[in-house]
Amino acid sequence: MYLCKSLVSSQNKKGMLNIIIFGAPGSGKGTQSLKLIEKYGLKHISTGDLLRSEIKAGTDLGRLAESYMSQGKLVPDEIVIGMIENLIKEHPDARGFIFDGFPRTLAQGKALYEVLEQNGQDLSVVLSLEVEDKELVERLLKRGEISGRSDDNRETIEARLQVYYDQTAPLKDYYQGKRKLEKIKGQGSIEDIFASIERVVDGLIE
Ligand code: B4P
Repeated sequence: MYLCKSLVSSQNKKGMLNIIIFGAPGSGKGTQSLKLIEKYGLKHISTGDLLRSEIKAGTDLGRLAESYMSQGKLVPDEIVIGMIENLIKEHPDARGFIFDGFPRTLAQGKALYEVLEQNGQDLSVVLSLEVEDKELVERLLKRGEISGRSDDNRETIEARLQVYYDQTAPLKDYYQGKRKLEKIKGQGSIEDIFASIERVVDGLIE
């Protein structure tokens, strides 16, 4: 189902719905993003997917990204911010964006505000998926059995969680201060979690 443009006109200057899906590694950002795209027809921007496709293509950027990702570290801000700026500019007709895995640092959060503003847009909401660490580790280890991802092993998962608490979780206060943060219980069935997300998003467009 696509959003009627007039329904979201109150959301921001161009009537777009721009959603950040936020959470720790393995919290289900990618999983719930796919359901959001299906229902609301938004453009999906996953920095993790973008970086992995650069790695697969064997580009210079991919080689650089892999050296960080395989250690569970964040790829430098300037690289990721540049990717996002280009994508937003390349899709002026999008009905809105789902930012999946971006921003992950305060610098990225500030850059996103600026680039949206420069393009006459605004942020609609930050959906924060709340999941206990024990479950995060279990999910990622399970994914590691089939994903072949160099970062889905116990040592790297622990490093990623530490990076999340040090560098990414502080963004919650930032968005709380801007009254954009909506916490979503991220444990339970994928459908039940999506139902909670739908309640928030439908509330925005009514
Ligand atoms: P990402 O690709 O963003 O991945 P993620 O945080 O590991 O996973 P996500 O939360 O999307 O989990 P998913 O739905 O797949 O990042 C990977 C790396 O890229 C980062 O560590 C970093 O190095 C780099 N990077 C990315 N963005 C960056 C940025 N902005 N700046 C700098 N560096 C960046 O779910 C995980 C598993 O759980 C799946 O197997 C899924 O099937 C399962 N699952 C989902 N929901 C479930 C549920 N309700 N119950 C049970 N299992 C569930």
